[in-house]
Amino acid sequence: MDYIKLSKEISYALRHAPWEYELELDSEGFVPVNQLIQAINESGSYDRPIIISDLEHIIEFSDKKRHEIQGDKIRALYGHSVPKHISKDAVIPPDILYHGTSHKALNSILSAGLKPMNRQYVHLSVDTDTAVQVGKRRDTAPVILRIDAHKAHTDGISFYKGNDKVILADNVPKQYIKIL
Ligand code: HQG
Repeated sequence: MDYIKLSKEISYALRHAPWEYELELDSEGFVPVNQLIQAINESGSYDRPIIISDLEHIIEFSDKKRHEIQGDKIRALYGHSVPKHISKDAVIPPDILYHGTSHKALNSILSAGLKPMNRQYVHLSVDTDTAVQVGKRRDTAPVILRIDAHKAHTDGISFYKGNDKVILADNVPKQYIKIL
């Protein structure tokens, strides 16, 4: 079983294009696990039909915790671009958060703040190692930004739980952002 391919397909279905799988996300992004499995198996893209333990394997052993099963439902924990708003649980953020990005995006971020761009939320990292990993997707030597999340939260900016390493926000105005 190609678990990386399967994990990417699940992220695609649950973050970006559930309608291609005849799935409808609920307000928290969940779909029934059996519907997801059935839809993926109809495409026949794997060397055998997938079963629920394949999804459990991905959740347990992936480099990042991208998905979550609760009861008979599964969802992506972050990354959504679907038009329907996915609500996330509000959290009090750690005092400092980080964001890894490209040199190319830097000027725009420093003047306009961090925006969700093509996703529903801005994605922030709880530590610099995670921010570097995120930033390396876009720049071999990414810029790491330090976010004064405590001040932002005190001033009324909302933060939400993604997973243990990822915190989400609607936007981060520029006054809370410094280059590390
Ligand atoms: C940038 C991956 C110009 C932002 C990762 C980023 C993450 C701006 C890009 C998750 C901007 C958006 C999300 C502004 C933000 N002007 N550029 N005002 N504001 N940007 O992919 O945070 O492996 O949507 O810096 O690990 O890179 O898929 O966000 O470079 O957790 O599970 O616009 O996706 O997780 O890019 O990554 P993205 P991201 P997975």
